[in-house]
Amino acid sequence: MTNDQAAMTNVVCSVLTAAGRGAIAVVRVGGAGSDRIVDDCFTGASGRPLSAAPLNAIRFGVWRNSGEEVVACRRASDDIELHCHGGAAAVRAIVQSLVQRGATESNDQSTPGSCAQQAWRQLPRALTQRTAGILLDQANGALDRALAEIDALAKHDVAAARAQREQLLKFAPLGEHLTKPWQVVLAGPPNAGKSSLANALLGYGRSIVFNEPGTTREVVTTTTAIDGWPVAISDTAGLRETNDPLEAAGVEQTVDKLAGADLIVHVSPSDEPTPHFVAPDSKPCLRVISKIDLRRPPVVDGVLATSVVTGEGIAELLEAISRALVPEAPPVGAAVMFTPTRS
Ligand SMILES: Nc1nc2c(ncn2[C@@H]2O[C@H](COP(=O)(O)OP(=O)(O)OP(=O)(O)O)[C@@H](O)[C@H]2O)c(=O)[nH]1
Ligand SMILES: [Mg+2]
Repeated sequence: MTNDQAAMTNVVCSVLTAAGRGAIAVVRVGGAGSDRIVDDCFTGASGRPLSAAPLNAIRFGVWRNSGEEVVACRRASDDIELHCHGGAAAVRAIVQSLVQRGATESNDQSTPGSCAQQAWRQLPRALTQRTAGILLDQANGALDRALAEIDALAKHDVAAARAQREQLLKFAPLGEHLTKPWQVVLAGPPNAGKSSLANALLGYGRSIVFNEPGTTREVVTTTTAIDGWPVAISDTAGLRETNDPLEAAGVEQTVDKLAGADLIVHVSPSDEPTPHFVAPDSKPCLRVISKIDLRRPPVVDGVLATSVVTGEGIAELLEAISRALVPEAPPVGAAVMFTPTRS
């Protein structure tokens, strides 16, 4: 190592993408001297060094020691993102040449034991781009800063500290679902159009639809994203008393699934209105009148009306689900308490 390289030992490189197969991998290079190390390894297509590029400009080029094509971006001075082919060899080649020039490889870029460190670990498990963005804010220190601020305030202004804490807790329910989907369960009487509605929400024919009550037996769960939030939608067997043991087993599964739901979507057909549904444990419940192309029901406050034939009300139902799960989305960069999951 030359003297010049020894002076660069503050540079840390981290592979941000999860280990395993992936089309693209991202390596972050941070710390004083990052610009110089990367300039030493990366030749931009324009011939100009990356350090001359404006912040957030995307530069295409080649990693000299491997000949791999790389996309580079300076996120801040001495904070660079390198996007390369996702194969392990391409990533290793980049990390090795950075380490040879004095960088330290790290699995995270935060203080040990901090929320930021935990967020880095959770980041590969984020289920959508939107939840990844929220975790990235915490990885960049939003939650650590907010907690430190509350600590500092508590020493001289307890009321202000309490108010800050309340503000922080506001997004805690969302923080439980950055790496774990919300459970949304469609329920209602047989033949109400639950499977049709599940398919309409998912955008493809996941469940069998048939004009006979008792078609769906086992719970059919599919994970999707609604408004960027990860959601597991469960289509269930119609709720009714039955002597058929197979159908009764399906109804039992429905009842179990309802007990674990974060949100229930109760579906009742416009041509055969069902008695008022009482959600178990007062769970949040959206009420939907389906098949409104057959019979148009009177408008009732808080009740959604849908038709999978005309598409009416489907966008409104998606919006209502999103709003019920996340009444208020955190602004970019906000502190969000999150619940780590283990895979
Ligand atoms: N006209 C009309 N028919 C619908 C609509 N939604 C569903 N149907 C029809 O209603 C019948 C039952 O639909 P499903 O989606 O299978 O109903 P389900 O509630 O899943 O029924 P089970 O699984 O038996 O409980 C099918 O013939 C559908 O084509 C709608 O919005 N309009
Ligand atoms: Mg069904």
